[in-house]
Amino acid sequence: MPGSVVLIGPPRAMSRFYVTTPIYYVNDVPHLGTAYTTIVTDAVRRYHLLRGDETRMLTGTDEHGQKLEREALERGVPTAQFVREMSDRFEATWPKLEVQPSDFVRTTQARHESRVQDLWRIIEARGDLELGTYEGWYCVGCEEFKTEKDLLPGNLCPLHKTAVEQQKGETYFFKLAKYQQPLLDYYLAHPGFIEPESRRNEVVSFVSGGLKDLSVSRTNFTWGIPVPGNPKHVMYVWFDALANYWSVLQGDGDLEKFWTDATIVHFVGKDILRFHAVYWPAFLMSAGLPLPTKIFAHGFLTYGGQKMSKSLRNAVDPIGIAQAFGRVAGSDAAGADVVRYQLLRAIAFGQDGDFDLAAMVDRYNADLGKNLGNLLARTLGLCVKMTGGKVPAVGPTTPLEQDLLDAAGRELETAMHFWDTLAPHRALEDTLALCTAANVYVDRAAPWAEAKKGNTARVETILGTLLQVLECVSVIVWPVLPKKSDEMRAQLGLLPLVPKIGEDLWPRGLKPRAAGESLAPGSPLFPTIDEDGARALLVALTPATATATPTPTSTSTPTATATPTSTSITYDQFGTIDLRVGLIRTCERVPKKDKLLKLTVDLGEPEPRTIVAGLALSFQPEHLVGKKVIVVANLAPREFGKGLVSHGMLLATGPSEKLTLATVEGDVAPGAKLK
Ligand code: ME8
Repeated sequence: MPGSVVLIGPPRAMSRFYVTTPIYYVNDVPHLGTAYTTIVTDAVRRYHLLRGDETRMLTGTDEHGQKLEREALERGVPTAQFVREMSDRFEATWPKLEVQPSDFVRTTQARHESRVQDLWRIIEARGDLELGTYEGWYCVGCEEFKTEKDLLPGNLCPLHKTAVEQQKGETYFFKLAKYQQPLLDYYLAHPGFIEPESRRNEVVSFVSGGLKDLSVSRTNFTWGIPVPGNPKHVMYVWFDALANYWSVLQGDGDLEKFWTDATIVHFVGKDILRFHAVYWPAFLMSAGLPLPTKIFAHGFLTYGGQKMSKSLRNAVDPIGIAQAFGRVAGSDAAGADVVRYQLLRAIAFGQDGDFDLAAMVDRYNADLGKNLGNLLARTLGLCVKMTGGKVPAVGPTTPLEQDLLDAAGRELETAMHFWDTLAPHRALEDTLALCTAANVYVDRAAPWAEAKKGNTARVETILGTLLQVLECVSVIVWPVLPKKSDEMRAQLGLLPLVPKIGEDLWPRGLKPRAAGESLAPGSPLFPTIDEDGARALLVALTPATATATPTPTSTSTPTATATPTSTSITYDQFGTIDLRVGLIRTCERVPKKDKLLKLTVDLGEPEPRTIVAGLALSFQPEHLVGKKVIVVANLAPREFGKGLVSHGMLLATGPSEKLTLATVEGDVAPGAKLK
């Protein structure tokens, strides 16, 4: 057909693609950070589905270890019940973000536990496990020993900002040191094993620096998988957790198909790269099992410059955002598409990216509303007016069409390349560039002017060409916008995409369509948000996050906490603030800072915390010692210069020269949580 180039790609040999997220700790609910990894994983998996690969996606929850045992105890819930309830929340969350994993693993499942014990036995039979004793600084949040040089002043974990604990006891050591050279050889022979390259270099330098044998069992708690033959020990939570990727492959031939004969990609955050790129391959080498193809460590989603995390309690609820955008875009599922797009487009995959709601609204309007959505709406609007709402015939083309065909071929090819090379942000850039090219084409081709001249054939060619571009776009947005792809296709008179193994649906150019097929224009795909709408959206979403943000004034200046708001917050949002009873042990003035006092406050932790507060105009330091105050315990540390760092905020009210501190009466232990 004139004006069209053939678009079906060359037949592609079917390949297998197995992609995983980390399995998340269930010490709290899913947040935008964990949603980020999960959405990227789902989108990349969907891309491979489109390409005709046989795919498998695994996510799940990590449910053992000291952190979870303690959390359950603190909440007064039996541990098994606690982890089940929390895991259910993860499992229920992902489909609401249009994530469709093939399997959801819980490390407390018998299917996992028995396979991990098998793995232990194999590694033991290789002579790689040896009984000994360990001693060191342990961060329960990371579930990892730290060396002193890793720690912040006050023996704080740099990631969790909580005090590490001295732990010691009998343990099985895995002979990690023995794998130093084999690992280095493997990294050298497989340059794509760890990505991005900068992270690979970090791992290589860490391993080159020497590996110590790794403690892989514990006797100081019981919430774990018993060590075969020595049930006094439970396995170290990371030994248990890493094995999940392999342990779940128990279906008919799954292990052969997806562990020995597949491309295996583990997506992880940079915080857990070492576990995946050093310990996991060493365990596999020891067990004589194949290694995954790639470990890709992406950056952190930050909020106000701080890593968004459950432990720091500055996490943003992805479902809340999806629902808010869903109210604009038509449904919760449409809102999920918007969140998916925002996360994948805004963050250069591999780097950190800051969560910024206002930028999200701007990007929604510019990319989805005014570019993609508008292209569909204006094309279909013109078809209703000029071709009776039917697909027109494409006749002879002009250089204008040729430009668009060239742009389409280029953008489709490069978008595919960027999906293949795990750069979804770049793939989306090209996707949107194709929409821009088509929008520019409508303006240049001006079908309305041709219609005025009575040039029907030309009008039909222009609109027919645009419909072909839109069909391509509906395919290539599917990994990220599955719901909107369906909606778009319905308006274009096309069936939803149903990828099939062995069938490559990725377009290489524009595809001709039979003239006369009916179009079905509907509501705008992404109605743009005006200024009032944007303000309402920001107000609706900001309290969820503002209360959870470390405020820039982490002293006890009353104004920092007293901003009135009429917007209510949810119980979950309130639960993100860690309020504790603190006993003031010491208090002194800060030289040359006439408003500040430096306090040490006992929160029931191994060491009292230093808190710097703007209390000096209201209190004599000696009058505060012995008082029980209320401390916001999960604020990010704040520097006051000359090595002075504050690790919390005291609550108070009143003007700064006449403050009243919020205090607690009675027999309450330091560290007690306020609820
Ligand atoms: O580490 N930005 O679980 P976890 C981006 N159970 N990604 C983030 C993020 C943020 N702010 N916060 C969390 C564990 N993530 C172990 C994993 S795997 C065998 C065991 C994502 O609940 C990111 O993928 O702490 C990070 O690596 C992971 O959640 C950590 O999840």
